[in-house]
Amino acid sequence: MDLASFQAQLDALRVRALQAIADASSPDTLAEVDTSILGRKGELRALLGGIGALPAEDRPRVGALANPIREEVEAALAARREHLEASALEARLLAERVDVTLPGRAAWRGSLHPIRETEREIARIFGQFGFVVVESPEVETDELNFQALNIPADHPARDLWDTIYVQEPDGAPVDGPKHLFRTHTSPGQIRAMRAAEPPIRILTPGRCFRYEAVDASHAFEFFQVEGLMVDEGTSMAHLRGLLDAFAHEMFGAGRPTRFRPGYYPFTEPSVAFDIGCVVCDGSGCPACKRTGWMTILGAGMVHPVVLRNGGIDPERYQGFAFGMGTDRITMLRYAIRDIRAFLANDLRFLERF
Ligand code: 2NL
Repeated sequence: MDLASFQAQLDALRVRALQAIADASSPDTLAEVDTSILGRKGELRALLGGIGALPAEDRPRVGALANPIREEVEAALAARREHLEASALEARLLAERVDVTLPGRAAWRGSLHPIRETEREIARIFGQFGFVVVESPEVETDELNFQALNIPADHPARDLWDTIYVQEPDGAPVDGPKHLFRTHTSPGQIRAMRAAEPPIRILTPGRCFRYEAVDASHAFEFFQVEGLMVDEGTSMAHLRGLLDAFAHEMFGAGRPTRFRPGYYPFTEPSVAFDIGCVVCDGSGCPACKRTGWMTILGAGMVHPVVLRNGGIDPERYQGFAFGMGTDRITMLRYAIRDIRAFLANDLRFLERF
C-alpha cells in the first residue's frame, strides 16, 4: 500500500461516515454509527492499523491526513445528535400541545339530595310563619315514640305502626326503657314541648323507620316533616290558614285544598289535608284514583293528654300538629314514581337535581 491508496480509503471512509450520519434518524442509530466508525473496533482504527504496510517515510504523514477527517466526522456526529434531540423535543411538544384558550372543565360540586331540598323548601315556607327546625334522635324510647303520644303499650292503634325494635344490651334492666327506631318524628316534638314554654312553633324533619313490605310507594326507611304549634287560643282555623299557605307555595297559588275527617290517636279532631290532583288538576286520573284530590298530609288539634305528656297545661294552651311524608311530597314535586330511588344511591338519578 502507498500513501495515495491510504488517502483514497480514508476519503471513502469519510463519505460513508458522513452519509451514515446524515441517514441516522434517531439518537440510537446515530450512536451505532459513532461506534462503527470511531469506536475501538471501528473502521477508522482498522484503517490506521494497516499503516504498517506503508513505506516508513510516509507513516508520519498518516496522522495529518487522518486527524482532520476524524474531527470532521466527530463534528458531523455532534451536529446530527443535536438536530435529532431537538426534533425529538419538538415532536414531543407537538404531541403534548395544550390549547390554553379552551374553557376549563368545571369541578363537580355535587348537589342537594332531592329529599333534603324538599325539607329546606318546607322549612323556608313555614319559617315565614315563625316555625323553627328542631332535630332529635332516630333511636328513641318506647315511651317517647308511643306512650307520650297517647298510644299505650296495649293500644290497638299500635297496629298502625310496624315497628323496628332495638335489642337492649345485656344487663339492661328488664323494666328499663325499651328502644326502637322512631316510626315518626313526633317524639322530637314531645322533647321540644318538655324543653320549652309556649308559644311553640317547631318543625321536626327527619328519617323514620317502619317494618314495611317494600314496594314503589313503601320504604322501611323514609322521611317525615312534622309541625307543631302550641299557644293560647290556637284553633283549627289557624291550622287551615297555615296549611293553605303552605300548599299554595309548594304546589301553586291556584290549587284547591280541603280538609277531610281523619283519625290519629294524638290529635282530636284529626283531618287529612288534600290538594287538587297535581297530575290531572282535578278532573280525575289514575294518580288520584279518579277523585281529583290527593292527600298530602295529616293534621289535627293536639290531644289534651299529649299536651299534658309534654308538660303543657291543656286548660290554658291549645295546639295543632301536622305530619307529612317528605318522600311523597318530593315524588309529587318532581313526578318520581318509585320511593326506592331516594336511597338507591344511583348517581344517574341523583344528578338530575
Ligand atoms: C301523617 C300524619 C301527623 C301529627 C302527625 C303530632 C305530633 C304531636 C302531637 C300531635 Cl307531638 N300530633 N303529629 C299529627 C297529625 C298527623 O302525621 O300522615 N304523617 C305522614
